[in-house]
Amino acid sequence: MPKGKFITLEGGEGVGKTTNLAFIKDYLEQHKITVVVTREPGGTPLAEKLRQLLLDKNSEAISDKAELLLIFAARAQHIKHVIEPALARGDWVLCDRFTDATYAYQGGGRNMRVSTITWLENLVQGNLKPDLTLLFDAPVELGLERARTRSAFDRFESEKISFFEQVRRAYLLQAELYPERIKVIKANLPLLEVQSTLIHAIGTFLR
Ligand code: Z5A
Repeated sequence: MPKGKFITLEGGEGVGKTTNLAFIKDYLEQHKITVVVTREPGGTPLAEKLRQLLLDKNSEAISDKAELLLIFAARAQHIKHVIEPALARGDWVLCDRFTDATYAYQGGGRNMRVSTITWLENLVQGNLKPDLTLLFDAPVELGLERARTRSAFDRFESEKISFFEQVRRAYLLQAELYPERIKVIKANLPLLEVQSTLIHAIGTFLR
């Protein structure tokens, strides 16, 4: 049985997941919690190679099914070699994206069947689910604008606006389905306000 807690950060492009990861880590460490920070796709050498393939916009066209399977292949490695050992040690895992992203991007964005995603989720994860998910939500245009100032667009970021609108809707649907686990954080506010909401959400979880 896992002893640590599993927290995931989710949301569309440029909503501030990476920016707030370090803030959340510091906050947890102030509470004497040992934190392992990781990300998906990625987190192990093989999973990071799969990430490069997935994000490379100059690769051969990746079919939707291949994309879905590569994401779950990376996740299987990540769970076995990073997430489960950390939780078993009693560490907390703070992960930049996890399976809610698959429901949002491959389910919402690519229109893959939810039942197929759920089947793979059960196969790869068994009973493993995040204990808390912080879903950063902001209008698509704002997130893309922020992401644009940061770096060149990758294969996902080069999609059309309608794709990101579908991703956002699918994320919000996940939050409606799992309100106990998924806390929606308004990410279109100034950073200090976002972080005060985060402290509230994590503080409630810690209690
Ligand atoms: N993917 C998938 O399809 N299926 C899956 O199952 C999984 C992933 C797990 C890689 O993810 C891609 O993988 C992802 C979906 C796909 N698609 N894309 N693209 P990623 O997490 O590496 O990529 P990302 O979403 O593009 O991350 P990002 O652009 O780095 O976004 P972010 O981490 O949420 O934002 P940020 O880097 O923290 O912030 C962006 C900028 O905004 C930065 O300059 C900040 O200083 C600024 N910022 C942040 N917050 C604020 C506030 N509150 N005010 C003003 N400015 C702010």
